[in-house]
Amino acid sequence: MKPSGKPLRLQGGAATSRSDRKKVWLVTENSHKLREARAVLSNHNISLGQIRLPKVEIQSQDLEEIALFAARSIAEKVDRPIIVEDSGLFISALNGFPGPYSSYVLQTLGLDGILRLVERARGREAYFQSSIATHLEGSVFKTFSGRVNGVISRRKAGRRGFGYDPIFALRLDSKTFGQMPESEKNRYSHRAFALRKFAKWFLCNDHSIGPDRSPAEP
Ligand code: ITT
Repeated sequence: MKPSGKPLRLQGGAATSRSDRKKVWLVTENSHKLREARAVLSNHNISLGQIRLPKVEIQSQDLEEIALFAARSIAEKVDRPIIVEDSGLFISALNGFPGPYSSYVLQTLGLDGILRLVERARGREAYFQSSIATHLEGSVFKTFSGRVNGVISRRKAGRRGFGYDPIFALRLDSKTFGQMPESEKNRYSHRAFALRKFAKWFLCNDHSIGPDRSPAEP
């Protein structure tokens, strides 16, 4: 349904009209994620607030399931339109490791540890995935995922970005995400893909979704 032009009241008092920017809140303690997401969503005229709360993270191989569980538990406490993002690096020759454990593995093995593991493995192919779960109002939750395929570089390069950016590149002969300005990373990144899917959906709906509508509906 198209916006009627009348103010639309979202939970948490965020009123929007056709001319206003719509607002959602990202639940994250990661300031890099927030900055990247803000830049992507602002291109769609959506403004992004931050809710700085730890996410409840269940153990699962499925990032959408992890994000969804976290969104459900946050939605019980927060009366605003929220998005929760869970992301990770999946290395093919390591059977998808570190995947959902990316944050923990970065703190323990570090980038050098990952480079050593990949050196011994067969192949450097890897991908980043970002999964977003959103809750706007009522009982409906939706998920969106984005993925970028690439490789683990032979050595660390670049000081931009965060996390695994200095060792992830689109190809072995191309620069790492850590060498890209944020605007360039946002052209290719898993997070940007997932957020663009979310934005397209968010802007095409009036969010007056009743519980009788399937959460899986596009
Ligand atoms: P929040 O849970 O507070 O949002 P987090 O950093 O813990 O922040 P995740 O649980 O989603 O986020 O962990 C994902 C980890 O994967 C993150 O800490 C990075 O190490 C890595 N990661 C995710 N996206 C990345 C990206 O775009 N570039 C580099 N590393 C990334």
